[in-house]
Amino acid sequence: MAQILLNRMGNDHNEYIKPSVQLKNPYLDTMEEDILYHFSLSTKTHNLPEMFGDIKFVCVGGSATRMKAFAQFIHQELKLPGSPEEIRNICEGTDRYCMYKVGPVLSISHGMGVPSISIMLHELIKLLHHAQCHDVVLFRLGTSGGVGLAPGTVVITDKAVDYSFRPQFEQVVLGKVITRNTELDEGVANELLQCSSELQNFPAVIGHTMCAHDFYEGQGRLDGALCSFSHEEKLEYLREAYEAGVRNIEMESTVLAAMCRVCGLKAAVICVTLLNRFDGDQITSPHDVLVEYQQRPQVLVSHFIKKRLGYI
Ligand code: R2B
Ligand code: URA
Repeated sequence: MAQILLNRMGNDHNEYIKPSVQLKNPYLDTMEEDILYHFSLSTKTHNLPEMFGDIKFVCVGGSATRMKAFAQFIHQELKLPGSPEEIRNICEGTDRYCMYKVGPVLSISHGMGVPSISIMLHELIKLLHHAQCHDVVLFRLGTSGGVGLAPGTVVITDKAVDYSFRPQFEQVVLGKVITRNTELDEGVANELLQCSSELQNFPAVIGHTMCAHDFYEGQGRLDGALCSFSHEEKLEYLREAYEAGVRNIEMESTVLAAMCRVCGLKAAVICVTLLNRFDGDQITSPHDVLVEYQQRPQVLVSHFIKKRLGYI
């Protein structure tokens, strides 16, 4: 509970206290307005509690198209009124990120890599705080390269690790390195694994996820424009990763885990593997196979949400 702000829920109900999102910045309290620039939203121009106060599940993923498709999918799954085709992009004032709200679910794109997702997460965490949201779970629904797993396996991350397989995220602040812990919520990960066992033909494992700062050399690929190592060195690194418990490689998990943990936001990372990196580097599966793989994290999280909401 140390990282959770116990928030009073209004004057008439101040005996009820619920875990809410905690900001770790004293300067925010002194600001008259907070402009969430990359969302094209602000505390002055938008009523954030009214717009977002009922959010319970935030789902983020790299691609704008995929996150729109997820919003439409969850709309159908929750059998909400209205047409899924009419779901509006809340961030239409900017093309940096897209955002869709479907009942208690928020679906947002974050682009590729740590810098892109970290900007989005700063503004998302402030948004959830300004909107007085509580009991929120955040999920990253992504793709990844598998380490010793059959393509199509879904990896539920227990720890996001760096290039040396350490569960930490390094941020340079004022020229100095700050290190933050990257362990994810164990209860949510186990609940997701349980959900996977309730679905038909749904290969899923819990494991460590390595977060790289590049898709090519940074992930030990031999097929980039540059390559400074041998095939044997690549395999040796992947073997070391596997021995350390790494089951997949992607590009956003460490910063997501670190920021959510500090701010008391429960988070999970669910990525499907598109290939087994011991077998190659290029993604060669046919388009329709890749489309089906990418739906797997969505199907799993939808099942989790429906269970939590009492649909199942
Ligand atoms: C997975 O896929 C993207 C690279 O293709 C990157 O955003 C990631 O983490
Ligand atoms: N995304 C990654 O970051 N790596 C892969 O190998 C596949 C998807």
